[in-house]
Amino acid sequence: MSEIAYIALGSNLGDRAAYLAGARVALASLPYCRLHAATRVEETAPLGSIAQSPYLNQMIALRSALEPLALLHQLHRIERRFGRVRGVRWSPRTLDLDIVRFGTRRVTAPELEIPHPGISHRRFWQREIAELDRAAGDV
Ligand code: A4P
Ligand code: MG
Repeated sequence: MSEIAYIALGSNLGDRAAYLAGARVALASLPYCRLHAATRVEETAPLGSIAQSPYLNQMIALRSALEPLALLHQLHRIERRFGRVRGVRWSPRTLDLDIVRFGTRRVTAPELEIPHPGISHRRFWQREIAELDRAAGDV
């Protein structure tokens, strides 16, 4: 059985647009997954207390038959492929991929929380979720 996962893409280091474009292709090519919809790419002011450059953010809807943890591991693999180095939390990054939603599932594991706890305090995520919900309604 497959479900629609909403995945947030973010980049604020290097060629941000190229990282997002590469990530979209990599996500669409994952096993048992199909790209369903994508929001516009938007530039956002950095959140958090670390001084850093603006982000490009986008959200995609991916139809996925992978289990949530398997999907998370694939996202980490794609992040590494695009040069992501994990240092201090919330530090600048070439590519960040977060699972925002996974169908109607709730996951509370040490390495994975779904829905993502950041939804309520990120206005741009709320806008992007609404955009993807509208796209889903069009199918
Ligand atoms: N993890 C738990 N739940 C999830 C989930 N639903 N999706 C765990 C993805 N990962 C999840 O993430 C830390 C750990 O969270 C992972 O190993 C995973 O097991 P990380 O990517 O290593 O570190 P991080 O990204 O620095 O931390 P975090 O908490 O994911 O931060 P965010 O939410 O990604 O925020 N400003 C703007 N304008 N736009 C941004 O996109 N992003 C951040 C980072 C800061 N400021 C920003 C933006
Ligand atoms: Mg992250």
